Amino acid sequence: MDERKESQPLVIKNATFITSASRAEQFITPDKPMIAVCGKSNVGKSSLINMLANRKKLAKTSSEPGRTRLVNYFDFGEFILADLPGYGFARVSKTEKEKWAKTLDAFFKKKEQIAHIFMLVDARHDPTADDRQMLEFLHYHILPFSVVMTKADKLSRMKIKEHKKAIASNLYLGEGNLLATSSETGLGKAELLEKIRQVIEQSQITESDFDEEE
Ligand SMILES: Nc1nc2c(ncn2[C@@H]2O[C@H](COP(=O)(O)OP(=O)(O)O)[C@@H](O)[C@H]2O)c(=O)[nH]1
Ligand SMILES: [Mg+2]
Repeated sequence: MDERKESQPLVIKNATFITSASRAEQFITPDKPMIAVCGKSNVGKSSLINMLANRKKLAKTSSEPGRTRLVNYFDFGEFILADLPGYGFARVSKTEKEKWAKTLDAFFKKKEQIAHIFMLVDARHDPTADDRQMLEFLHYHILPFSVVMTKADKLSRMKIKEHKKAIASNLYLGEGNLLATSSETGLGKAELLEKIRQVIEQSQITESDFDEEE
């Protein structure tokens, strides 16, 4: 029954920057599966993207407020990756927070264009109130996501296990929905690529289902 094909690991050869969008009218309509990366500022979104791309400076790292308020799109060959604006900045005005929420809300509303979301949390800490709000947002929009723990290189293997359990329980998720990663050491990179490969495969199945109905 379950005919398993030999699945080739996903190899990223030439990831490139496409464009940035500061508001909904500038969002692109992707022609292949789109995966979005979200999480608070400085959690390691850009670093994770660079790790996946095998490039040091595809996405600009360290918080540069101007650029982190944008949705940055990257072409990864078989999929599009969207780097969403970070949250949890201490020094932003109410107006800016509202603008951020509006942008993200508009982004998530186009849910048929989103194949999967990686929500990043710091492996070292309990999720913040902002993280939990983000998660509520994802639940509310019924979006498929996984939680990616970043900066795991700063923890011992023992602590990673411990924190995974704690973060999962804090977010009311099963531990299987969490993946520990490090952009410094490449920990979890293969698992992330495997998850992406499955997401792409799944979205192709869904697409061909639609084709048949036409
Ligand atoms: N040790 C360690 N530092 C990281 C890791 N990922 C990101 N950082 C550092 O955390 C800071 C913020 O990273 P960045 O990718 O710009 O976060 P973003 O704001 O979410 O895009 C930078 O100084 C990175 O070098 C990681 O896996 N391990
Ligand atoms: Mg960034």
